[in-house]
Amino acid sequence: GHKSCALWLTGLSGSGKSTLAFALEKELYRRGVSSYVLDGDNIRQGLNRDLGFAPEDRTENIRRIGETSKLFVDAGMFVIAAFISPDEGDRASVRGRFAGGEFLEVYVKCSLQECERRDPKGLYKKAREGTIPNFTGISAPYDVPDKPDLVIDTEQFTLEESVEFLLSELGERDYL
Ligand code: GGZ
Repeated sequence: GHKSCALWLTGLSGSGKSTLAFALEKELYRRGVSSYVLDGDNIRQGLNRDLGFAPEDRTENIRRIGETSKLFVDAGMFVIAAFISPDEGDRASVRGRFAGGEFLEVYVKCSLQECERRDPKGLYKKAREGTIPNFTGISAPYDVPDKPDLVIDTEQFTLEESVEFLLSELGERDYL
C-alpha cells in the first residue's frame, strides 16, 4: 500500500518540472502506484482555459489546481502538479488546504541563466523581445521557496538521478 499525497513541483519555465513529473509517474507506475500529472498542457487548455498570466489569473490558476489536487488525494491517489506557481502566498494557501503530510513542496531548482539557455519553446527569447508580457523570471517575479520539503537541482543532477532521489525520499517518508 501507499499513502497518497500531492507532490507540488514549483520552478521557472524550462526548469524541468513536467519532464520530472512524467518520469516520476512512469517509475511510480512500475512500482504499482498510480499517479496523475497535472501540468499546463492538461489544465490550461481545459479547466483553466479562461485564465492568462496576469497575477490574479495565476493566483486563480494555482487555487483551482490546488483544489483539483486535493480531490485526487482524497480519492487515494498520488498527484504530481507541475506549475511555475511563482507566488509564495499562493503556494502556502494550497498547502493549507491539505492535512499535514499530504502535501510536499518540491523546488525544481535551475538558474534563470540555464533556463534561458535551454529555452525549449523559444519563450524566453520572445519575453526578452517584449512579445510575451509578464514572463516569469524576465518581467514577472518568481518567489524562491523559503522552506521547500525537497529541492531538485536540475543543473546538478540527471533526470534519472532526480527521479531516484524523489523515489527514495518518498520511501523514507513512508509514502511508498
Ligand atoms: C510564464 C508562460 C507565460 C508567462 C506562457 N509566464 O515552459 P512552459 O511555457 O511550457 O510552461 C510555462 C507555462 C506556465 O504556466 P503555469 O500554469 O505553470 O504558470 S503559473 O503557475 O505561473 O500560473 C510557459 C507558458 O505557460 N507561459 N506565458 N507570461 N510562463
